[in-house]
Amino acid sequence: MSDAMVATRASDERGTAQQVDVAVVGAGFAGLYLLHRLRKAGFSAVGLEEAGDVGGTWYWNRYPGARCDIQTIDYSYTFDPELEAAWTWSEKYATQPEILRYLGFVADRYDLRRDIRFKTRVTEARWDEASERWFITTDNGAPVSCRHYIMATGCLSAPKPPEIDGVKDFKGEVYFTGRWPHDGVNLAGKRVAVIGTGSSAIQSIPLIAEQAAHLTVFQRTPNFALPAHNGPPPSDRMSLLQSDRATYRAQARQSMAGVPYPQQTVVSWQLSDAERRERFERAWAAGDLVHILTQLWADQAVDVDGNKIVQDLIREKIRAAVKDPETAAALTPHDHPFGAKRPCLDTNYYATYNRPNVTLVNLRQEPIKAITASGISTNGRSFALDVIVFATGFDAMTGAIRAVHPITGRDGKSLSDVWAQGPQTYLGLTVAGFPNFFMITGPGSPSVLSNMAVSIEQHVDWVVDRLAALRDAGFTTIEPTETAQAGWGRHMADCSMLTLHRLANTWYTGANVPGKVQGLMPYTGGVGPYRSICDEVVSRGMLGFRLTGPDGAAQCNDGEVVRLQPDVRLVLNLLATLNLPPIESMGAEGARAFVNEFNKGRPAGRPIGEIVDGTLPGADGPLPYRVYKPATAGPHPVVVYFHGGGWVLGDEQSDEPFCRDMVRRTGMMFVSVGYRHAPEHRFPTAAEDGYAATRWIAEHAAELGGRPGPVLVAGWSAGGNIAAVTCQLARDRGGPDIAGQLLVCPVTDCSFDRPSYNDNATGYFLTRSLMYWFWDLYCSPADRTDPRVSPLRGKVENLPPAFVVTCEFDPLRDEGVAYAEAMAAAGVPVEQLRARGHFHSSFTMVDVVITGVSGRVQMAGALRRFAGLPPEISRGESNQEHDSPGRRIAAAAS
Ligand code: NA7
Repeated sequence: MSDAMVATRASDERGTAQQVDVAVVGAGFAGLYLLHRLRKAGFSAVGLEEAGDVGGTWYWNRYPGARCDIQTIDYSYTFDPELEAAWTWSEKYATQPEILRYLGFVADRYDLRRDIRFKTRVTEARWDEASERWFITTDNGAPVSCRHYIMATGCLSAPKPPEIDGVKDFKGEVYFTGRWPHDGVNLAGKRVAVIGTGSSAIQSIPLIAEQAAHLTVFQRTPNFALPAHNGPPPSDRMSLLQSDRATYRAQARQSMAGVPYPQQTVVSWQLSDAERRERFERAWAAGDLVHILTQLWADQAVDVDGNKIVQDLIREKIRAAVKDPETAAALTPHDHPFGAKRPCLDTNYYATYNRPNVTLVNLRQEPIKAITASGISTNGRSFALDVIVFATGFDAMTGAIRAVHPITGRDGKSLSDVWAQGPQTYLGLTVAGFPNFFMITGPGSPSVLSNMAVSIEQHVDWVVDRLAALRDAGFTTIEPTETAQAGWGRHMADCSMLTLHRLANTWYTGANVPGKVQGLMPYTGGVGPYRSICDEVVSRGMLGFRLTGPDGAAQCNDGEVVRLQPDVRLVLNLLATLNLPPIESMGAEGARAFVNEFNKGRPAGRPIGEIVDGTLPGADGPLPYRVYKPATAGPHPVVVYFHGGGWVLGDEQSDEPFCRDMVRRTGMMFVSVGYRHAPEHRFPTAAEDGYAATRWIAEHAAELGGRPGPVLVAGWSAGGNIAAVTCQLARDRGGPDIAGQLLVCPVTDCSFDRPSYNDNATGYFLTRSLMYWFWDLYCSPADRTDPRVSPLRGKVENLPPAFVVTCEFDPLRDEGVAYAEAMAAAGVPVEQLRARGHFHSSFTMVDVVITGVSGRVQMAGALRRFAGLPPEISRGESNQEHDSPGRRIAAAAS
């Protein structure tokens, strides 16, 4: 076809196209609210929906037992108090028919159906650069031309093909839970198979077992399931909601999962067995996924050991519920942390396997060979069947966006191609190269890791507010930049290190679909933080978006919205809300009192073998020390440790969480030295104390319970300075032998001219003015170039091997890098860790900066190498008693 003919046909099509401001695909929770908001904002809109009515996922998923698994009072629209007042849920977890009635009620109340074209599947969507509009073809009726194209297609709406040979040969009935017939299925007296044991299967199996003559469940991977304890909405949650609805809803929006539960601060190892069991039993009785996933202890979702305790308690419950031990064992999950794969809520699931008409087939032992005309054959057996139910899940999150119809953006690029290596988005809402294109709860947003109702409302509000602002400003297109999108990808990857989701093969990671590129698709940083980031994008002038309009009008405030590690961002935001006076304004005594108070509120760390306090003889009298010993039999290599605090603050106990953590990771003994402080003792006291203490500790290593021979030195901040200086003094003064130095964010020089002093002057806890204050208290200007306080100005040859850690958002970053480079240039073996997105305290705030773990793992590996030990701590040296699967997962995680 000639270009002229193509152009003519395109213009004809456009002529007949339905012209609207916005086209929305999907008429589920998201599509309905979008249509309502768009109309209120004065946009013309059309909804395109494949189904015959509203409902989305609740239209299709009509299998027996289908219910929501977030309590229905939370799984509701909250945008209109009158709507809330007009609808009462009958159950804690409403059934599919009730939820579908609710969505129909909403559609009627706001008269939304008149804007929806039902039984209309989009077959293609193409961006037209000339008109700056999307052109959309459908399988039913006129095409659509729209300024903005919004996918409200849901996260679990494209069922996954069964991938089992012979399905077509089966002569009996075949059903998919995700496409269940609307008039129901009579299973009475039939031999039924269910393939899969995800939520859909776990909800339907007990009801199918009641009807069928015999039910055979084909299980590939067991899942954790908890009793829903369904019934009327629980009175405790109801009264919370009813006593102050606005606050309840506001808290949900700021929470981590979209349901208002408090943030737990107590970690598992601070609780006794009895306390943990008591919390667990309470959670088990609550029958609430968000409760059990967030309320047991603070480390359950982020730490393999904290998580394993929950796993074991649930395994006990499974063993107690299932009479046949072999079946119980087969039903017990062992391959993933609890919560890393979506746990299920059930009613009588495990007890169903006690029925005589139910058989479990463990596909891990006898995989399905084929589906035949008469049933299913496995490696060992054949099962004659009348009905096969596939509860095999969905091509989640990207399936309904990528695979359902071609979407072609700027320069003819297809979304499928752009996402060939996995979804790339900015905020999970937009994609570079696809102007005026939005996804509601798309990959890269909290979506399926949250209460979908809350996340949908947030996205819809954000998108419609942006479209209105765009229109008001006279812009016609909006598109994220590559920089912003790449930054979001990095932030997503950083967030994925916070939780254990990455350690399981699930539909969250795409692992359930053969050939799908794997990577964690939902945002794991939490609903509240995510909302604040979306708001920040707006408050910073649509950061990361390019807006264009007629006559060359354009606006682009390019950049990355989050460059900090996610937990560092939370800590800094929290500190900002405390409105603390600057530490340097408190005076030395006041600052010390403040730091003590600050540290008191934080856990000291996990148990280690032993902690012993003592004093050692310093040049002018005794210096206190604290020894941290591993739980294993010694003697262990000795690390002399110097705490941080700008030569003014802290003591031999103030970095206890860091010392304990490193003792556990290295299997080595740490001796933390209480060197003297300024302003009472100015330069060179701290340096000389550090050196003298190292010498004494090296000479008395055996008495302290350590391994005689060379010691190692380590320190953080001003402690890093003392460690570095000690290495130089030991070289110049004839010992002691030092096998290696670990310098964490060390002070190495008196110059304040390096860029990091400006880049990070304020806002990252350690400020430039605080550093000035520390220097002033410790060292007069005349002494500052002395290598005993500015080791960068000393001789850096022939020093022990070094591991130097610097943090991106630290005033001390560049002098740390400079010291590492100077040593390396002088032939010292040096490794550097330049920690992206971290701040000065990232590695010592062991309890809250979880993304600091991988850095400490590297530090521990380095110390072990310096000490001549293998880099990985062996099982025998480990402080943890229990083994798999937690240990194995931990190994994978690190
Ligand atoms: P899920 O949770 O993805 O479950 C699908 C199940 O089907 C799961 O147990 C799979 O085992 C199993 N499966 C998938 N393909 C096969 C094949 N080929 N052979 C055997 N078994 C297979 O989907 P659901 O519909 O249950 O739930 C989806 C979400 O909806 C749910 O999490 C709630 O949020 C609501 P696998 O684990 O992959 O080994």
